[in-house]
Amino acid sequence: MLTIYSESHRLQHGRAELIDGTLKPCFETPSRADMVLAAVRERELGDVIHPRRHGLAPILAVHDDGYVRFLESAWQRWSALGRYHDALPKMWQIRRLRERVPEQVEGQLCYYSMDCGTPLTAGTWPAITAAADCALTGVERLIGGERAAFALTRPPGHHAARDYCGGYCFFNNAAIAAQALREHGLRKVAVLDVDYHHGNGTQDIFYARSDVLFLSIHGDPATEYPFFLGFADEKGTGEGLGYNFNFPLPAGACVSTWFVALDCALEQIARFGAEALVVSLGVDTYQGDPISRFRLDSPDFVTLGARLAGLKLPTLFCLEGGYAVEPIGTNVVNVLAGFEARC
Ligand code: OKP
Ligand code: ZN
Repeated sequence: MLTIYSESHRLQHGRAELIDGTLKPCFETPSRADMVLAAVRERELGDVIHPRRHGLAPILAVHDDGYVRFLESAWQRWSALGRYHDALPKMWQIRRLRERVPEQVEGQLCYYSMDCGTPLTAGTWPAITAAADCALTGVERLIGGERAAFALTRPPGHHAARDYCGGYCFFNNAAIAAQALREHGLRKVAVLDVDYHHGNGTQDIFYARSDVLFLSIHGDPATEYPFFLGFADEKGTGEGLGYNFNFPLPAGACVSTWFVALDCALEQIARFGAEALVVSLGVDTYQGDPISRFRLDSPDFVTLGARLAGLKLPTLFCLEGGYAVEPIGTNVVNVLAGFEARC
């Protein structure tokens, strides 16, 4: 399988996030992508290519114009205030506050953020545009006839909604790819999110649409991040009613429960008649993940890949979470090798 990778991911290197009331080093680190790339090479998954630049049009097809302009200019405007540490919001436009876009960067950071765990840094913009380009280059390869491709996207994307960042995510790489597949003429695209955390951003982007089916298997938001979206009764709205499926599972759920949910999701994708599949591939479902509570072990990821291959669809994998850094490469490549029936 082809991998699309850019060194620019390294430019996103947040210093700290708030955990249990104290600042801890970020879990979402450049070393994650290093480990995945090393495993891709070691297991000889296939060629590794650089992304081609696609500009802002395919990003603006799923993200709000003001939000994209904010991300593009934020670091320059932040550092012009004499601030050289990572930019983090310190309040939110919560219930009954005015919904207006502030003029200054500090207020905009609050307006366009979902949490305080998503540091905006000097290198965020080049890193997130390169990640989107990896996903878009993968799309081009699928359109060119490739069966599958792996976009080694970092930072991840699935928490990024039309107009906010959060959960380490800024641009929703998987959503950008799904939209690009639509614009290349595929009529029905499915996005399956297997990360431990609900893909609230992807759900937000496609919630009112029937041409992109969204499905997510994740820790129950009753107790897990992102807490305010991802419940089973969220089924879509308007035209999109019936085209959104959430499979929340209790934290600590066993592997067989997880695969039952996967089978339900795969059945829906087949029923929908998808012409292509985008997988939001988080491996934080791993039993040793430091911030998640499912129990998949490394060989289970081979099984996951094999089941996905059973759909027989052109498939783009976009990397999302996975914070057990040492085994992340093995776990990701297990999915991809399982898909290619190489295990
Ligand atoms: C991203 B992905 C806030 C920290 C909250 C956020 C988890 C984001 C997971 N200070 N943790 O879905 O793997
Ligand atoms: Zn996650």
